[in-house]
Amino acid sequence: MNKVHRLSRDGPTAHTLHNNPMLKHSLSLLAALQALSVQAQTTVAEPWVRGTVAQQMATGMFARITSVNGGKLVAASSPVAGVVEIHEMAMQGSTMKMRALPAGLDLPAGKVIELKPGGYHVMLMDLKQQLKVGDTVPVTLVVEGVDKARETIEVKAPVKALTTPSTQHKH
Ligand SMILES: [Cu+2]
Repeated sequence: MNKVHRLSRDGPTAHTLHNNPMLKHSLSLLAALQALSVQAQTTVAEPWVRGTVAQQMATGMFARITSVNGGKLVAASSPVAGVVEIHEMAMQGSTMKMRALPAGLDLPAGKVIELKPGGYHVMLMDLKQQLKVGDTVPVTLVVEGVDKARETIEVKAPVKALTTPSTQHKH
């Protein structure tokens, strides 16, 4: 009741809301349900992007991804990169090479899939700017569920230093 009382003193716009408490309530409930349905399927934890030096054209985005019902990470995009691909690192003979996963990255149901330096990563290429520590990079991930339904996840990945956190924490 406190909230309604405060709104009613705020002027004509607030007064209109005050007159339609049911409408306001159902709209916010709808928004909450929509947010819930987007979050429920796939979660992206601790996203980060490796910082770049001037003129560097590519870097990686890393995170821990969990799909509740299983699916595939099939696409990604970012305003800071002209091209974004899903890559893996793999030994090819005696050298570590990375390659694109054109069919996407499998996300088995309930399993945490870790994207990390030296492993799976979202490759940001054709960079439009230098990515400095403290910047935040928006990345959109597209996950296709086992039912073929596509889910879009908006990630805000902080830029971290060139060295990885796991390396930094070693003594
Ligand atoms: Cu790569």
